[in-house]
Amino acid sequence: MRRFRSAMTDRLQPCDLAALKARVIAAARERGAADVRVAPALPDAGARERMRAAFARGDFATWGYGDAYAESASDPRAVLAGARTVVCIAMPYATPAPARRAPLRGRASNYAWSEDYHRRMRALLHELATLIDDVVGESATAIACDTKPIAERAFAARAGLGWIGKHTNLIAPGAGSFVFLGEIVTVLDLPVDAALRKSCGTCSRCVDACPTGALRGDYTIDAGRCIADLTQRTDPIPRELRPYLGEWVWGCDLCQLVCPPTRNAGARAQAAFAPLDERTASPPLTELLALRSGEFKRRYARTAMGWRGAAVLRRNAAIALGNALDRSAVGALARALCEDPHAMVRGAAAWALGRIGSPAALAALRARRNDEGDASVLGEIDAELERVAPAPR
Ligand code: B12
Ligand code: SF4
Ligand code: SF4
Repeated sequence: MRRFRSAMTDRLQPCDLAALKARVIAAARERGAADVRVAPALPDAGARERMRAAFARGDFATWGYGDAYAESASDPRAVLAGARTVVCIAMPYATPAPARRAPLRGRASNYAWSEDYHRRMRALLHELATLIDDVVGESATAIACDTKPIAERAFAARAGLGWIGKHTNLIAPGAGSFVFLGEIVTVLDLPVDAALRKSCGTCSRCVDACPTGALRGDYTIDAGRCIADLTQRTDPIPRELRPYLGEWVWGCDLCQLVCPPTRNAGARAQAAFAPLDERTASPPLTELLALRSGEFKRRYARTAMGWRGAAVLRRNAAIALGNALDRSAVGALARALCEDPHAMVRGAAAWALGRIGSPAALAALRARRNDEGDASVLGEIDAELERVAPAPR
């Protein structure tokens, strides 16, 4: 928290504020934003109660959110003291998926296959905030994108930037849900916009498309079942959920790919959100399984899938290989089972070998059983051997 109103901010007349808002909108649009709208910075009791209910149900158990987070995320004054309005920006990021030519390729989500969007969004927000501060003659803003405690979707919906769909993402009319959100919280009384009167109606395609049953259909999500959450966990992914990950190695787009307003909007984002290259968007799985720090830094550290480190990506590659059920991956998985320095990756490799279940895969599991020193990996090996070839009783 760092700002409050002053004589400088109070001297601005309504016409100055309307002109300033128009300049911000024009500048954001020039830089690729789909839309910019303004919400009052009043605490949002509805969002606070929805969040409280979600946390009490345990929907965000992996995030450690609680009442204190619900309180601050629903009140923009937690980001900027004396906040009066929130400028909400939607930046489209859908770009065409590269053709996947080879077998045994994984799949990364559209939001993560380019240079990290946080950098680009923050640069834009910073530029727009500076424009505002320069007109005011002093600091009158704070920016947020993803990491600050602010319920970005709730304020974007309140500003009329779009509506929150049953997949729980904000859908911007004309741009769909493949939009990043960013905010400039200000102490200025910029003219505010009205919320839209829109909802999903009877559509429930996203709910039907979700492989894990994370979406309930009542505009809530059990985040712990969402593949986007599972692929960024730094502890082992629950065994019963692993088959649902399919070929995803980072994030998941299934609920949005079937969403009619998102489909109709198409892929029209700036080139900055295009895949770094085909291998980043669709990583060869055996290569990803062997990923070490040099290649990780070169390819993934600058994307939004880099923040959890290389071992998480190797773990995800092992699970995707287990789901591919392709015997040609047994050699690579057996190597990972013996040589990977992380127990979590070795455990996932054991699971994948058990899924493939070929004689060579089972032989690799039995051989490693004698040398493995980590109890969690031994547990994975035993669970697979027991499942695929139960010991006679
Ligand atoms: C934690 C988090 C996650 C978690 C949980 C997601 C979730 N649905 O809450 C996980 C890891 C699963 C995740 C996944 C993704 N995320 Co995320 N995530 C966040 C983060 C950091 C916090 C969200 C949070 O606090 N959730 C707690 C819930 C209870 O609160 P909430 O999201 O604010 O939304 C509720 C309220 O707004 C309330 N509400 C308020 N008013 C109203 C009014 C009505 C009528 C209704 C129905 C509801 C409602 O209902 C909402 C849903 O419960 C935000 C950034 C931020 N600070 O907001 C990004 C953010 C939500 N994520 C984003 C993205 C891009 C994704 C993914 C698409 C990435 C991917 N492809 O893998 C997926 C989408 C999965 C999905 N179906 O939601 C974008 C969403 C953009 C958009 N168009 O909405 C955000 C805003 C980041 C950004 N700055 O762009 N994410
Ligand atoms: S991102 Fe995937 S797993 Fe998560 S809710 Fe959407 S379809 Fe389900
Ligand atoms: S798929 Fe249908 S129900 Fe789901 S968010 Fe899109 S419009 Fe709403």
